Amino acid sequence: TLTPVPDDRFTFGLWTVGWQARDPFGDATRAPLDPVEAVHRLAELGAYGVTFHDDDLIPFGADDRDRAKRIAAFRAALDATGLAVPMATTNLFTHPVFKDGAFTANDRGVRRFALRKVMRNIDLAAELGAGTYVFWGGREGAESDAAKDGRVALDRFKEALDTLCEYVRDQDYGMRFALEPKPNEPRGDIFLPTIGHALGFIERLEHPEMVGLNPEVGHEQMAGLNMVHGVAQALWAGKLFHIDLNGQHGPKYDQDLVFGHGDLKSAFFLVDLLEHGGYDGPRHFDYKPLRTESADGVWASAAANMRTYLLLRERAHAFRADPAVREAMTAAGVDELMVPTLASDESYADLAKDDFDLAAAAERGYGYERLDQLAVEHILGAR
Ligand code: GLT
Ligand code: MN
Ligand code: MN
Repeated sequence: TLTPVPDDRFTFGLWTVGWQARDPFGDATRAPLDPVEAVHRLAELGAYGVTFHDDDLIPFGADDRDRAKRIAAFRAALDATGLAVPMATTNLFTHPVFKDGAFTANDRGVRRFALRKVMRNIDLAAELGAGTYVFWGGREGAESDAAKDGRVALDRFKEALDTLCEYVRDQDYGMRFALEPKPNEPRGDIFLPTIGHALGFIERLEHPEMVGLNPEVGHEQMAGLNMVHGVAQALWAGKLFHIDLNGQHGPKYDQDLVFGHGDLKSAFFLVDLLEHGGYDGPRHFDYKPLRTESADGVWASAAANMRTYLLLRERAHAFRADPAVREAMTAAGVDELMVPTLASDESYADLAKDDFDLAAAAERGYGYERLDQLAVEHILGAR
């Protein structure tokens, strides 16, 4: 069915539907959105949950009474609607104090302040039941390679995550961390720019089992990379803890379009992978409703993310079930790739026994054109 229900596990950041559309060239075009209203509207649309930065819920610098009041109102909205909070994160990028980064700021006082800010919000995230805590290091980076020794910056990044893992273990929160790569913007170049960089980094942490990824469609595409391949590698490594779905038109500024409104074909194969690849976490939309939209357009765009996902899910099932697709896949050897190159009782010595027809293998056509066209026809609803 194409009507979203909580079982579909669709979630939205408060900062997405709440984006006031301030950009580097222009002022806000929309009024602030009360988190309580966001919760109610998202629940009405069929979402499963909502996610937040500390500062989305509680303005930076709010006093304790104000903080408690806002948390209580948010909680009441969650209770009234049944919306879950599966993930939370920290704003370590808006305040000027973070202009040189948070965990990798040269100023040690800033690094210590950032850790306190994260720990405080981890407590709140745990209270609200979040199992995943995201780290998007938008300000962790540089414009000049004279500004930081990249190796030392990674030492500090590791130190921060190791310290926070220890905190979560000591509190018994059972929470996992998810790193969100991005190549650039707002920093000229950001540390841990891609899924691959982050995967390599995680293995050097003190608790690699606690740390995985939150890849975002547009961020990999900004780096000119194939999101589907990146997500496949994250799944293969057991590290797809969470995912940010949106749309992007190739390498340019971060567009944060509605899911499927960028590279539709890649979105189709991504949904196919998530649905058939064993990912059971939230389908989290991290997008920005276009600056041209009023409130109605915001809710239309929220609904569009979910409907596009459901349409693509339906299309992916139809693609997999189509006998012509099965036949084309068999002809192309898609299943043959599942057969290990050496049998379980073989070693490299057995390779010498092959009577391989080199000429035939060199001449063989794989039929990927036919298979790809079948995918396009399914995307277009022609089959
Ligand atoms: C920010 C960024 C997103 C991150 C969010 C988490 S905030 O909007 O552009 O990609 O996922 O901090
Ligand atoms: Mn983005
Ligand atoms: Mn994101």
